[in-house]
Amino acid sequence: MASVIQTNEKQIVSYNPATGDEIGRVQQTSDNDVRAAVARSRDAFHMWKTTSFAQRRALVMKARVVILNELDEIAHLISAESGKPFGEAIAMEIAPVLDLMQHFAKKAERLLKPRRVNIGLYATMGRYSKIVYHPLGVVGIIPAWNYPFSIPLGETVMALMAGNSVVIKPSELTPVVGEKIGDIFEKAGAPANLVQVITGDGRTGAALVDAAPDKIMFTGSVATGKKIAAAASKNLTSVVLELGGKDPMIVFDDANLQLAASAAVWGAFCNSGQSCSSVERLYVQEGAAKQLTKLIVEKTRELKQGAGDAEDISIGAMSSERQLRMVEDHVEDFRRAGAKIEIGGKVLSTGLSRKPPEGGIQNLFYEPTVITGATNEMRAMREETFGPTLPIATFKTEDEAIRLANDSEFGLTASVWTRDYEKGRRVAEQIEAGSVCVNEVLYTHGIGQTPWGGFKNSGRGRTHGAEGLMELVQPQHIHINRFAILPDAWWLPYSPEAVKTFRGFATKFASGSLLRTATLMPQLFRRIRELLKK
Ligand code: TXE
Repeated sequence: MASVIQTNEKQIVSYNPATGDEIGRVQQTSDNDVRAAVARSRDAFHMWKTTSFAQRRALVMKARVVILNELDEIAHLISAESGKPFGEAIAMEIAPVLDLMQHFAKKAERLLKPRRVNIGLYATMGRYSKIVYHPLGVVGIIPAWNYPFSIPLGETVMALMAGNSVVIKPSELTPVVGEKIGDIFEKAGAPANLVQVITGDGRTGAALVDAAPDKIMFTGSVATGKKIAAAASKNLTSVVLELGGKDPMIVFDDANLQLAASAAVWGAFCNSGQSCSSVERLYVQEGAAKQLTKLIVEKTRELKQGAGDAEDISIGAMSSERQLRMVEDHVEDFRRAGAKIEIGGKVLSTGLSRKPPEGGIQNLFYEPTVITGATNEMRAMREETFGPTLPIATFKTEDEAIRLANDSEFGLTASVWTRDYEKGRRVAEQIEAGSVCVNEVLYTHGIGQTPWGGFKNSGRGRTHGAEGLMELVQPQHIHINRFAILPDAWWLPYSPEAVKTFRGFATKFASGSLLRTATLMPQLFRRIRELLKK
């Protein structure tokens, strides 16, 4: 990979993918050190789980202050190590995670409050049930490089608010941003070993899974997700998997086409298309295809591309040579299959000088590329591209649009564009994806209050929202009998009287009807009397 070079077995050097400048060096953590980190984390957990929500909130809010004090410095680091524009690092990583932090700092206590459960007719027997939520223990976080700050930090905050300790293994492409997260918690005064960052490549990630944390939160490819799920099963470690996407955008001919075109350009090209929820396929109704394509091409032409630290840059470098090669391969596939490249379709040729790491290519800027005449039969319409490409296909009817959108192994997000909200809602509910927007695109990962996760091969489990918080706790059912003076009718020994009562339970009590259950009372008393005599 070009933006990271392993100088030896023990060290990783991180480079700026736009300039080739070295960002920093981190160690390749050994398996023994990973195990030791997890053991230290477990000790930290035993202390942290006894803290109050107020104490946890105080730590998270202090970490927010550290981030706000260093906002520009952090944004420049994210931009330098991942290639994304500086402004985008603030808009799409720092701002959303600051919002997530305040939300869970303030709301986790209420979301995890013990709650009574309606136990139906059992309550008439003087019992009640409540659920209390316990933390899990050590949470291992293995993120990808595309949102190297907001994804692991958001998951860390949620895990801490639930009472867990955390070990983060950042991507080998963005290890310095990963270390920054550890630094933020240190500056915020976090107890020792509560948040640890262990750097390294996939081997370090595998060692973390093997060290049997109590939960793995993974973001990355389907292939690695499967490996992690298999390895985690050895210890019955549960995993949340945030995997790939091939997210469709459906534009009906009654949509606001100006808005839809701008949304498509942002949804496909922000972060150089390296978002799991990027628009990877656009389906437009035939009547609007010409106009929408024209608008998209015009808007694409206006985008300025270059090193991400300048404020007027919209499209930065891709994060790695491997990712750029994948885009080249997919664009070539579109060409070969007869689709038309309307704009872009190649590595940017002008003005950008990068000192390529040994063996690396000259530049990692791929032009934002709009393609028409795409069909679902083309390979590049089926595999995740993860790059700045926007292939456009057409449809005739609502049913056809839904069928084309669902014709994928993935199901992370989707968007539907129409002025008819009823149609938008109807179509949205038929799309097989974890989040579907009507007249919006891509950004809902930024709403930490809402669940995030995929259908089909896009993942398992949820991050964010109340559902995501529930992934980080184990519910305990407490059942109390406040009328503990009589035996239960179903206790031993059994007898013909007992069997008669059980039949009554099946036919009356289990109906859920108080009236029908009342007719069981004489039989119930006979059975209880029988038990009391024994
Ligand atoms: O992901 P990997 P990569 C897709 C995208 C991209 C492809 C590969 O299509 O081209 O995945 O990206 C760690 N046990 N997405 O190579 O390999 C690894 O060190 C434990 C989509 O970055 O899945 C890194 O920290 N950990 C996705 C993390 O897993 C292991 C975002 C992700 O690496 C491991 C990123 C192992 N055996 C890529 N092997 C999205 N949709 O958001 C590797 N890792």
